[in-house]
Amino acid sequence: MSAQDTRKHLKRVTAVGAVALAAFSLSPSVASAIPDDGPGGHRDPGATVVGGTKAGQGEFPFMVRLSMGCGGSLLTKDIVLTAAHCVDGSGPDTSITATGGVVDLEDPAAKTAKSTEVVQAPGYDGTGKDWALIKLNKPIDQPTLPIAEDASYNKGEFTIAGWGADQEGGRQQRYLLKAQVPFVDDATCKTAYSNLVADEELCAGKMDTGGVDTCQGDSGGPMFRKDDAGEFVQVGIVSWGDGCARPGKPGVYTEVSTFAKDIQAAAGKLGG
Ligand code: 4AZ
Repeated sequence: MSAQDTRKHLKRVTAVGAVALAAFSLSPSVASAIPDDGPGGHRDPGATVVGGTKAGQGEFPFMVRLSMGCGGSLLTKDIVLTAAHCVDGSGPDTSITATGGVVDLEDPAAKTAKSTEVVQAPGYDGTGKDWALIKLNKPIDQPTLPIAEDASYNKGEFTIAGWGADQEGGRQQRYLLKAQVPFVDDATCKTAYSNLVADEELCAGKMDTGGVDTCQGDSGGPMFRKDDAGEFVQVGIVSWGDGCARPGKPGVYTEVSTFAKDIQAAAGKLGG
């Protein structure tokens, strides 16, 4: 599938995931919802995101899983930042459940809340602008993840995390996985994707070797790093790519700093 095709199909992928009621929903290409790394399970405990490892409980406390099969992050305690392609449009929406506060989606300590309203990026048409906000009916009492307000952190090594597939075509995960990926500059990323919207998208991954990446079901989740004060700051939103972890095919992320003012304004209107 071409990169263009991948992006076009992302919406459908997550929409099919929404049919599954389980917190760890099915990827459409997968026949069983049984997690491959359950309690007492010993199938590659290092397996992971692609090429990652299990996150520690509390390590990324702002991470949420969304019931349509996407990731997200707590912008405030009752507003989740995710990808535009994970939602159906803007307006009242009580269909989404957000689960936070746990790495194990089956942990009885999970904190859940329901959506009340969704804001999809104005002008979103499937190319760039891949951000959305979800207002929750009650706070998820967890630390939040600030967004990058300028481009100064769009460099270096980033952390990615999610409950998505641990390989192309693989299952959704019960346990949160994490990995580190290096920044890929726009010129290099354009060698992979001629349709890259350079001002609105940011690339990351191991160009030479592949092997580490976000994948199906990680969409909407944050890509982040430490700021100069040593605090996490969100620089990207998992958006698309040609497959997962292929050499020469980095992951593409919404460039959060480009939309920071729009996101904050939209959050303000949601009462955030
Ligand atoms: C997806 O379908 C998806 N390798 C997320 C990330 C990437 C590809 C696909 C990047 O949600």
